[in-house]
Amino acid sequence: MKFYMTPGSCSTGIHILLEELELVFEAHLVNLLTGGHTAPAYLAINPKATIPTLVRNDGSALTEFQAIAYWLARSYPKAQLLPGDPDGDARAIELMDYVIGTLHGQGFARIFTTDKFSINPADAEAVKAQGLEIVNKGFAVINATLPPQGYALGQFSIADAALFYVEFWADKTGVWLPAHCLNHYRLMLTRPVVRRVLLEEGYRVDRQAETQ
Ligand SMILES: N[C@@H](CCC(=O)N[C@@H](CS)C(=O)NCC(=O)O)C(=O)O
Repeated sequence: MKFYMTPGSCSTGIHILLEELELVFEAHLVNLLTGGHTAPAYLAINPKATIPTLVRNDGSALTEFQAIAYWLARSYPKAQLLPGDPDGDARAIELMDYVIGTLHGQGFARIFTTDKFSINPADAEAVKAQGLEIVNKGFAVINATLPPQGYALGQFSIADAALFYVEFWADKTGVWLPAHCLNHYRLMLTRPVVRRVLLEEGYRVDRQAETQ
């Protein structure tokens, strides 16, 4: 398989799942800052110009975090990356959708790619503040549903990988994490695969979560 990723981005969550599953894959780095995602060769693989993209062994490209995570969990069921019952699986999708669609897509996107949301440069600070408000509200909502300790749905699942990457962004950008989210983040950082993926992506693992 070929995995198209950018270090420290949402693709980190999928990177964690690929490594948890001990899959063999080629990592292809896409440089978002220099427009690698809009290069014709990449658009031919993923016309949405987003990462992550997973090109499976049959040559077909799968996009969208939730779809890739779901496909991995269903394709390699022995790893039990989904609870497996209708309610548990729906809860995993519910959490991933809120993380990716709201915290990431509406919140962090306003903070990281402010110009996409503000036609007038004078609006930039207001747009960032709006992004931060969405992020803070999002973590508060998730915090209320998370157990005080442990993984989001009891045992490690694809939803934890999604929640982890926004918690990681919070840590990197100085966004305060409420208690259950912070405990979840710290628990994720104890997983050897998570530590290895962060190191591979160029982050000093021992520094994470110290500032919270
Ligand atoms: N809905 C997409 C969102 C992916 C996404 O927004 N990825 C960001 C990086 S974290 C990206 O590709 N940004 C480039 C852009 O939107 O121009 C998914 O779930 O995969």
